[in-house]
Amino acid sequence: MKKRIFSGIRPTGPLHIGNYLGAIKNWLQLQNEYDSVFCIVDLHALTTPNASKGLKKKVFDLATTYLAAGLNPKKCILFVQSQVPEHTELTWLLNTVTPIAELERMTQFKDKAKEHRSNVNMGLFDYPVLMAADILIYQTDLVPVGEDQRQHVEMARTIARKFNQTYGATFKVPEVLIREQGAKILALDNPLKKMSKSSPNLYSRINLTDSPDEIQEKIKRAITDSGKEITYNPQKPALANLITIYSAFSKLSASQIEKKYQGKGYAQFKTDLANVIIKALKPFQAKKKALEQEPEQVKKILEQSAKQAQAIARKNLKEAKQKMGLI
Ligand code: AQP
Repeated sequence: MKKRIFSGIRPTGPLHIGNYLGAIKNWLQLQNEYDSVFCIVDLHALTTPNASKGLKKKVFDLATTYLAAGLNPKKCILFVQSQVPEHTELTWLLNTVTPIAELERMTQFKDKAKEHRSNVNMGLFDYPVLMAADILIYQTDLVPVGEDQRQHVEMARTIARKFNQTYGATFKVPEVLIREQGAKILALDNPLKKMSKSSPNLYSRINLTDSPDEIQEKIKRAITDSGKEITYNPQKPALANLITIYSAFSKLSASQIEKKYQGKGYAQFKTDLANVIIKALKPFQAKKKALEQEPEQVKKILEQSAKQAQAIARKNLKEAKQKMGLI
């Protein structure tokens, strides 16, 4: 039996290269080796203010992004979270074994609560429990994510253990899978923050659908550190971030990039970096455009996948309910 992986992305706007390098790029390899379940987590999106505006379009956009990037519905299950309501039912059951004190420690909750002071909703607080349900309901072995999601996967592990201790062995305790390269792509305008879909500054991120001109302009404006040398140094996080992006989109290692730009300045490096990104994104962009002309085909893939996902989810939910003494 193959091991199973589960991961998802929120349909909260166009994906950026951080989402790609931290998540999707890894999924492309993993779908060949693992029993893979990939989700468009629309219920998680609802915890963000105004997320329901244009949500259907954003879900479709994310589905075409997954497919254009190379997720293959013949190799993986690729579905929309709200089409498998077993996730929300399990969330309630898991809520009853989740310590509030643990949820209060979640960094994402604290950060997002600060960002949207007037809308600190229960969904935002309960986000990690829904995420635990997403993962546990498929008896997942591994959860491939970016560094920012490590704490939430830890939480899913805690909840699985708590449930198993209380009601007997039911859920697999999943492991987090974080690849070193691309695990945390930083914002182009602030290397102290991760690149994020929700940042109000468009120049903080490169979207996968950005035009060549936009990419050139964004890289040109990306902040850099003091000094002229193109060298990878974690003490210079802005430049280190650009070198990481360069390396992830080309076949060059950081030290090969350093060599290539010895004695050359930022201007040459940035022009080339933009070109590397433009070239890497070109096939994806063409495929996405083509898929956008085939909404019925995309819908069919999502529906078929939801059925496959539901069959697994229903069975595992039933077992959990039985263990809890429900009829
Ligand atoms: N900057 C990043 N570097 C590497 N990986 C990243 N991920 C997100 N940002 C980076 C990974 O992308 C996956 C999907 O994330 P998500 O959209 O579900 O939620 P998020 O982590 O909150 O992503 P954003 O882009 O920051 O969205 P907003 O601004 O809407 O909150 C996850 O695997 C994540 O690790």
